[in-house]
Amino acid sequence: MRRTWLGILSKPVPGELETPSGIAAFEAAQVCPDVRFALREDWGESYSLEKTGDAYAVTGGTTGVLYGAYALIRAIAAGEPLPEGRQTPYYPLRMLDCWDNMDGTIERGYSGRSLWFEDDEFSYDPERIRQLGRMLASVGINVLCINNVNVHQPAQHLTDSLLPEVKKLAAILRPFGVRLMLSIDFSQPMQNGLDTSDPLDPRVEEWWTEHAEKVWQEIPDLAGFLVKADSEHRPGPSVYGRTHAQGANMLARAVAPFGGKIVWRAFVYNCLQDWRDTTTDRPCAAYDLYHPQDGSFDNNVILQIKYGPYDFQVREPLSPLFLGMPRTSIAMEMQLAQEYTGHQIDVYAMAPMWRELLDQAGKEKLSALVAVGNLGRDDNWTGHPFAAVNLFCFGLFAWDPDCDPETAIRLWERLTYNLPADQEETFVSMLMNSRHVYEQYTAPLGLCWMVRPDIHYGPSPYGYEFQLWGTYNRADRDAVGIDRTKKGTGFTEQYPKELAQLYADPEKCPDELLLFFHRLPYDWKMRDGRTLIQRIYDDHFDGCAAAEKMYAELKTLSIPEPDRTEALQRMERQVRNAREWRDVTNTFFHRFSGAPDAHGRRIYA
Ligand code: GCV
Repeated sequence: MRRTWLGILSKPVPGELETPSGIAAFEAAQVCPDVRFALREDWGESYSLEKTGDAYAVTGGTTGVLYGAYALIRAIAAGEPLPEGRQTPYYPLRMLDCWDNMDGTIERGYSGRSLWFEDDEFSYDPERIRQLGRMLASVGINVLCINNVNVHQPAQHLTDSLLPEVKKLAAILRPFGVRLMLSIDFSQPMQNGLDTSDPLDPRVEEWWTEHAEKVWQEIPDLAGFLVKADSEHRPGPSVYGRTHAQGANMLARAVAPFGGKIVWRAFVYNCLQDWRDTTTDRPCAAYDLYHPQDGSFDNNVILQIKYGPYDFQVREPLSPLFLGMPRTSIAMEMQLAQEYTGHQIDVYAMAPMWRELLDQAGKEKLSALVAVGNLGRDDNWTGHPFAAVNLFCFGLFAWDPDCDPETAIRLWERLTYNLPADQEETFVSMLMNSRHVYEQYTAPLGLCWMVRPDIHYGPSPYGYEFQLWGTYNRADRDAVGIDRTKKGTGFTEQYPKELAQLYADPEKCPDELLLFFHRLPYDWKMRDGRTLIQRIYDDHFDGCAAAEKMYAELKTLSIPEPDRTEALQRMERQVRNAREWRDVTNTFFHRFSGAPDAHGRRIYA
């Protein structure tokens, strides 16, 4: 198995180490012979580090000592100063949400098969799971939801007969401070003897209470249940005319005695829309549904909201729900799995995007940070060797939402490759810029969804245009985009006044979101003097040229093997794909607009 960013640790963590402090001592000793530990149980996840001469001291709570040990190892390996003072994670819940199915597949997985499921059973190498625990703990991720939010068949309900297996997996990860969470199916009671799953039916609540008792008896530190309800054909409370708060609170009461949480996803919209209907606008859906329910969720419910109002697109405005649920515990959901961002073929480092989103949301409005995982059984864990940067940075952001993206990316590079200084600059700036490059050749100006339906990779500007998913660009010969102002679908009105005004004015709306909020003619004059159509052409040409430059630069870097070869092979595909994106999209808009490129570059007729 390959090294990770913890390559400095050459010995695997032995199975017999069953406490965070035991693991902390073992790991630290691999890097430095003189480390003393002081356990302060009341410190929980916090730690502090000190250096006296050549000796180090780690003070920390039960899991804090382990986090302290990994922080020390990171600092020594990267040649960086120790963090000063007591370090405490900002969010108590820092979760990786895995879309693993029990048959071993992973929904939107691009790194091979599931690390723990195969053939409808738990199936894993305990040594690898310990490696996973080490990776997660080393960046402070403390909850792992192991099964897909789309809980497809009763076989995946992880009920009674499977609980002993969940228990075993939990036991391997526990010493790393990682607790499990389970996705549940809202209709489970009906599939297990009852004739209803109505949250207000006392029999249903009783069913969940008994079920929770059984689950927590086996796994007493289970973090809770994750629920996708009333979304994309998943059952939910609306079937019974009940609200989401009623559904979530019923479950919350069942898990409360065990300290469990209900993480309730807010990814709910009408997925059976009619493209002829211009009044229904998918980005409006979540706010319309949840904003009126603000303040009605129980204390142990967390509403998990995707960062944008659509679905993990390369560029979306922040979901207005982050600014409209002040009386509800909310989590922001990121997606490390590169569903719409390059399938772990294209390089796409996400930290700069998270910085923007967290700054807009305001870290204090959130109670947790969650990310859909990008892990799988591939030897290098993440398919593309550079995709590991996203898992690493996610942990750092969830611990400290003020995290600086460049510092985090550089740290990952130092721990993983430790390139010579000039190469490090090239590589770090390549990663820092990678999102912008991908955005330019795929979907600039806030144009979303121009991807091949279902697989969500590769250019298809009209692929979703006549579908039922509510994802349209409405390009014609005169204009492109959707008017989402008051005169149009009214989506801008979901934002606080200042932002609503900014987004509603095409003269002021940030360029990168212009076509998200507006329908504009191709000869629209951009602030930089270019026409809209010229900007569309230029971005696609520039993005593609930037991908070609990245490829040339990557060839000059002494990334160790096998990562170098793997990365080059993938980037060769990225460049080919970028050319395809450029040519298909530019041709598409050229055919509609008839506008020539001002620089006479080749656009196919
Ligand atoms: C787990 C998108 C994806 C689905 C995913 C869903 C979700 O629609 O394409 O694969 O399902 O989001 O987040 O629930």
